[in-house]
Amino acid sequence: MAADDNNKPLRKIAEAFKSLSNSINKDDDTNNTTSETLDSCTMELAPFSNACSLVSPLFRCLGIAFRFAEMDYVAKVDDLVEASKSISTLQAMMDGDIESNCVRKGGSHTRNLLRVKRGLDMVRVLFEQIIATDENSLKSPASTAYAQVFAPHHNWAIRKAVAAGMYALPTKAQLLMKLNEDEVSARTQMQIYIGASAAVILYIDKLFHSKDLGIDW
Ligand code: 1PW
Repeated sequence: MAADDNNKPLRKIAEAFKSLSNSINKDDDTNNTTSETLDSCTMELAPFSNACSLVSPLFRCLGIAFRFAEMDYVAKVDDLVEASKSISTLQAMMDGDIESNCVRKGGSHTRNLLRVKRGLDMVRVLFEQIIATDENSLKSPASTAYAQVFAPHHNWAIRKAVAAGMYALPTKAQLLMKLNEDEVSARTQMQIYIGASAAVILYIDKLFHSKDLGIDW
């Protein structure tokens, strides 16, 4: 059935991140995520990695040019999903990597988490830009999102490849059709994701800082 939630990836993403962000603020009366409150506020890895996997279809909708971005994102999310079978929280996962001295090692859970977080952030900025413009082309929204989130961490070759991919993006109308949304419903769901993901991203950044890991690598 067309109205079935299974056909509405945007709705699933928005709901999953809304519930994740609600779980951050639970048990946190002051709403002030200092390192002290971070300790008392945990995020479970299973619902987090599951929410991240819901974003993958969105990358797929961005067309053939972003196949590599999609593959890279999916592989890293899969690693977190796999880790969630034996590790309960994001904190515990990072502590394990710190103990094994492999935080920055290629393929480490913590390193993958940082990359996945950037993927979430890029989608957040992309949605902000889509909402802010009347244009049907996604080139400018996607370029802005990439420039803001990923470009500072990518070498020249990757930046060039992504810039080339910007010419092969679907139009906004095509994207909405693939997502099975209209202009109005998409805007609502995007706004929910923008607010909820911002809270989740901020939480993860604070987690990295609280463990002195930095987020610029
Ligand atoms: C939504 C608008 C369209 C913009 C899409 C931008 C996609 C950006 C991701 C491209 C990633 C593909 C190239 C892979 C880069 C990896 O070297 C890098 N991964 C990321 C996500 O930056 C680092 O991965 P590593 O070394 O930790 O395995």
